[in-house]
Amino acid sequence: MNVLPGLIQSANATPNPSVSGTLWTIVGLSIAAFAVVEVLVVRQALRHPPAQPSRRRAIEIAWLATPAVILLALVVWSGVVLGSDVRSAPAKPDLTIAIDGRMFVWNIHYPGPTGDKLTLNQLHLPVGKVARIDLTSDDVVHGFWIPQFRVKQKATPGQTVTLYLQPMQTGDFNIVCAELCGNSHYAMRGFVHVESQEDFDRWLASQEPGT
Ligand SMILES: [Cu+2]
Repeated sequence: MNVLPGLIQSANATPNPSVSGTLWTIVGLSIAAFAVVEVLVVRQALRHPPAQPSRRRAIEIAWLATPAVILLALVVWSGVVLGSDVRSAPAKPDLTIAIDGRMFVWNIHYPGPTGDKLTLNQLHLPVGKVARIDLTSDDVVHGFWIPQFRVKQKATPGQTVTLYLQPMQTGDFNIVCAELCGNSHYAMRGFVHVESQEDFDRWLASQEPGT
């Protein structure tokens, strides 16, 4: 199997506050830009006669430079977040889990002393612990997406990509396939159950060894 060590996605910790920060900033700026443009469009449409295009150089420079500066700042900021938070490996993981996508389920393997334990679509994680996920696909390209964790990574056949998750709160979260992978793509859903270490150990012990 072709392992790509350069492709590391870390969500340490989840939900990742810096990824959320960039996301909500971009959403906020988009709403503000939409509002400003719509107000100007409506104002112009109601004018009789319509105003002629301004040829004032200062105005032209302002409306070109402002979006350029904002977009450039977003590019730099996103790049820093991507490099420092998403594409960097955290400290030694507390547990390692192998996940492979297959039309139309997520096979989740927990390695153990008496062989792997396999669950379908249910990813249990102990809260506060760093979980290493080795992600691949058995057939076509799938998209491993946990929206509330701000984690999204393609699962590609023949390649293993490493992700790190460190969930900071207990609860249930959705795993969604974000790649159109076949006619039942919509049904390719799983869930993450984040629980205490004791509950996690009890749950894992109750699972039958699989393949
Ligand atoms: Cu899929």
